[in-house]
Amino acid sequence: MVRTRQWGISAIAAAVAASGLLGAASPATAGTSSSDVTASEVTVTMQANGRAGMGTVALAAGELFSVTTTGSAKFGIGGTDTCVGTLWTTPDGARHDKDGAVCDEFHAPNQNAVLVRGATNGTVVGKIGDGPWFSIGADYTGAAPQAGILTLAYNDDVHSDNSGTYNATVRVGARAQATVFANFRMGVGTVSLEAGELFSVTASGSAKFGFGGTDTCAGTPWTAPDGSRHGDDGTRCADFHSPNPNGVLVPGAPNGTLVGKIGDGPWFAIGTDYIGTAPRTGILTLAYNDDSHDDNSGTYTANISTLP
Ligand SMILES: [Ca+2]
Ligand SMILES: [Ca+2]
Repeated sequence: MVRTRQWGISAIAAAVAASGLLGAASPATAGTSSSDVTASEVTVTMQANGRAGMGTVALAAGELFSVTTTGSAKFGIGGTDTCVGTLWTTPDGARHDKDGAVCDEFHAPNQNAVLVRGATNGTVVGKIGDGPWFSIGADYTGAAPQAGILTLAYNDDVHSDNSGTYNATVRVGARAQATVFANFRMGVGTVSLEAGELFSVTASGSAKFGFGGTDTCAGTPWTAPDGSRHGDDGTRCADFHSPNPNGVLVPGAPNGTLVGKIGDGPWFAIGTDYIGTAPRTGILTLAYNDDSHDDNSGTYTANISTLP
């Protein structure tokens, strides 16, 4: 499984990004193997006086992204206290005087009106979709807690008296979707990871592990990717561990947990939401945790995101 990486710096206006051109890459198609979506990179210019912020890229829930920001800007009233001359801020929220020396951090007196309370004025902040604003700073890497457009803004309470701009480069990794069959012990190969590469997996779906599955659970129970077991009526039952732990892919994890391995490395628990760094280079393989797979049924859907 070869993933193409076509990094291209493009100064695409926010309007273009917000229109969904970048987001049009999602979602990848489901299948027994993965379908990759090329990584992307976009650079936008943020105006410090725009409280609504600047839309950048569309992110899927759990998708990895990074933001690096440069530039200088000013936040108007309050900016000159204890700082010489016409001060300016950098994206990490540091304040500098006219000679470039770092001044004390500045927090707007009206914290109820700043976008992110506790973050200094001038810090780059972001939000995803209609989610809450959070601190980004000069260099940020994380997984999107929900789907939506990543919007970036200048942290302040009153934006109308601000000036200057920051340039933000947003990188979104490649992504893929895979279907994990509960009855396939070998698992399904997904994306190729390099040692040290950051990746995330979000999973959904329901499956059954056959023999032993009905123990202390009503009807024909099913499992979720986090290994939780549920009765026919949806009631959660106790986790189930196969009596033969030696045959289980990850002995410490309940039956039904989504598990993975990289290359010929050991199996490890993935669950519903996972983010980690590849300890070695190789294909990320995903499977259903059990000892005997032949009597299983159902599938999980896994969305994988990587950020080289
Ligand atoms: Ca201001
Ligand atoms: Ca089984």
